[in-house]
Amino acid sequence: MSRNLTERAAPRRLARTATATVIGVVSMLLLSGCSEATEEQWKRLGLPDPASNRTVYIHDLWIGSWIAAGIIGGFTAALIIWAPIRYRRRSHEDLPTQVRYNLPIEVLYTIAPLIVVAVLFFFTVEKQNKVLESVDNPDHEVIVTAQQWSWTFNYQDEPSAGGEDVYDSGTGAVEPTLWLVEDQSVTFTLHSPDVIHSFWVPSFYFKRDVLPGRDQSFSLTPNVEGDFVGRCAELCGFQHSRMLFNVHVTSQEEFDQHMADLVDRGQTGTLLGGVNSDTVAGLEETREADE
Ligand SMILES: [Cu+2]
Repeated sequence: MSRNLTERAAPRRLARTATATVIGVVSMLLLSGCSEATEEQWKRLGLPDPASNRTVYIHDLWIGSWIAAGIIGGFTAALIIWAPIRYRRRSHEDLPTQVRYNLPIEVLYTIAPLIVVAVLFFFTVEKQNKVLESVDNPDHEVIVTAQQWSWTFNYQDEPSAGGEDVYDSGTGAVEPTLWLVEDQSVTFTLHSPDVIHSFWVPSFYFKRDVLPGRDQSFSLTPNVEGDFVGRCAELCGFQHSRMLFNVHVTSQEEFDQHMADLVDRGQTGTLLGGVNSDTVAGLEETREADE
């Protein structure tokens, strides 16, 4: 008698727990999804706030890929559910028709994925070419040095620095800031004196490896004023997690002032590492703290 009661209570308890979980998850989603920024991010399927003129291409590729994946995934899931229901065994005597060597279906298996890959490849190359299109006479040129374990941003021939090269530089302990001007094009040249790093500003929807012995370039125009985060996206070693930086997109006046300040502070010239890379910037403090 008592066992029967327990057996009957168990499914009810399970139903109650399931209901509470569903209510919990739904309210969490509703509560966390109420801000406008989050709503916008949902519409971009998780992409961060865009901040450059090249983001539109990656945005389109991202959304397009999800639509294609949704259609193919939905179709495949529907077939998976439909087939066993439609062709289920209806009685013990009944054996469903056994199918082998169905040539049209095997041709379809082979051709369909090829078409999917070819379409994705076409759009990827098309967008990639637009993202990597070079700019003939960029407003600014920055040589980005990625060194273990931080970044140096070398602004080349800046008029507001009296035509000199100036730099912003960080250490493992101090995050550097890359200064840019809104609506002015910039060409980055990526340089590494030590190991492979990767220059990544999520809001630019772009990252590129920084390879020792092979400098790479790309251009863009930041089109939103504000502060954005940057990271090293390549697991480059021991202090990789410290390779954070900021991007400050600002007005011409503020930028000019900053360039002049760099000259005043004596941060002139172009640092390409080499010598700098032998010093483990910022690490000494950790060692002292550990001892
Ligand atoms: Cu790195």
